[in-house]
Amino acid sequence: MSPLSINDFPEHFTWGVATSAFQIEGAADADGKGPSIWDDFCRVPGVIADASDGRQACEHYQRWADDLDLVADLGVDAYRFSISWPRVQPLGSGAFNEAGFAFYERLVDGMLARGLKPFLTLNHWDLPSALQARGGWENRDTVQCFVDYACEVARRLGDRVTSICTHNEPWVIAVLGHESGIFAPGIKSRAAAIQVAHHLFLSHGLALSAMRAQGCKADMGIVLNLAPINAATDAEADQAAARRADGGGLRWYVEPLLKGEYPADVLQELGADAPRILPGDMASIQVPLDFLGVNYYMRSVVSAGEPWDLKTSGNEITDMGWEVYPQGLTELLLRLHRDYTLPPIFITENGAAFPDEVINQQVHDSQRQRYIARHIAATLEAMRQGVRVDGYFVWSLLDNFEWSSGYAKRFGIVRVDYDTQARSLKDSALWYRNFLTSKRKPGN
Ligand code: IFM
Repeated sequence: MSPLSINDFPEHFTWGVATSAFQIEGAADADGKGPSIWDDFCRVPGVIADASDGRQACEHYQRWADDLDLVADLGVDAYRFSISWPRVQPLGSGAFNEAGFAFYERLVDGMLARGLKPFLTLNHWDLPSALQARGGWENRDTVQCFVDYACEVARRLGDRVTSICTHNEPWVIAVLGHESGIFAPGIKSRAAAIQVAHHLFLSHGLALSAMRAQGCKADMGIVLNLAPINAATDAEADQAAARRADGGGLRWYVEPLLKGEYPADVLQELGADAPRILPGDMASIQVPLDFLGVNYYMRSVVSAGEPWDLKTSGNEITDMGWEVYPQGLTELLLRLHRDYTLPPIFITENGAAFPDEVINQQVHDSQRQRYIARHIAATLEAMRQGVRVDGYFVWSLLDNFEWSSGYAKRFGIVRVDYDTQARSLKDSALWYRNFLTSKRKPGN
């Protein structure tokens, strides 16, 4: 295989790094911010591995300017960040918080001043607690609250951001938040999860239409976490289990958005847990997307019997216990390209948690560096086979609050010392910068 070179990518390809508000900002109740469901969830005993929370996180709320300097110094084109809804609208409906919006104005203007394209996400899971008290995403009223919030963000920032993503990973909100309950708000009901997913899709479609109707010109889309789903063996039972998992994990999330319908086999299987869909909902959901964001970390291997033992694959395993499987990204992109009419794809997250080796102030993370390089190569392979991919974002810029794993799992290409809040570029960051800055200048 020839060495990976940035010159193999088209000139317009966007390179970036990504974060989210709750995971890095801290300042949990500064300047009028309201509580979110993740602030509440962290207080439940036993749900966060190291009993930590997002109150301080990476202090990005105070350190944003230095953090943007770091981003710019990497040589990326774009920075993907999210808005904390309760920071700009403490109760999730009604009054907006000027101080909260002032922070994001500074942040977006700070990106533009450094030549970075702002990629904005409206919902990276931190729903205002006041809305959860009224049923959260299970309650159809939350859909209109989200549309109002989206329109206000678009009105204030839409002229300066390159792209607006409605929701990050609806599967996580629905399934981990409402079925297994291991994420906020900690509900355990399949019917709830399915209804939540429907309301997320609906709010996405209605928000896109409303933001466009008020003249916002930013590119608009949604980000899904997707994986190719392989059967553990050729046995019919494993194959059938894989088809079911693909239905619930991929087709359920892609098809309402791209085809305006839920997969019939999944709907049938859901029986009484099927969502309540009102006339017109599916048409509202299927609005044209300017892009589809794909977050890829690993494949999924399914068996009908005992869960597949990933050690049998012989592949490297990350600190999260996830298999390193870059070819799965190529497979996934080719499959999406084959089965659907796609808008341009962005790899909006890709990265890995590995322990760092800190020696004489240098942070060695060769596994993360290799992980990123192999997945960029896997993206290129899909592009060579005809898939249109317009960008790639590393998850994450900084080590940060990794949800129920707390701070023990580090995804950053920049290390955060949580005692001092000092940032140090890891070898993976130096590698990424070197890769990005080796770009051939036009005419050379
Ligand atoms: O940290 C998360 C991020 O918030 C959403 N996508 C997956 C990442 C790693 O688990």
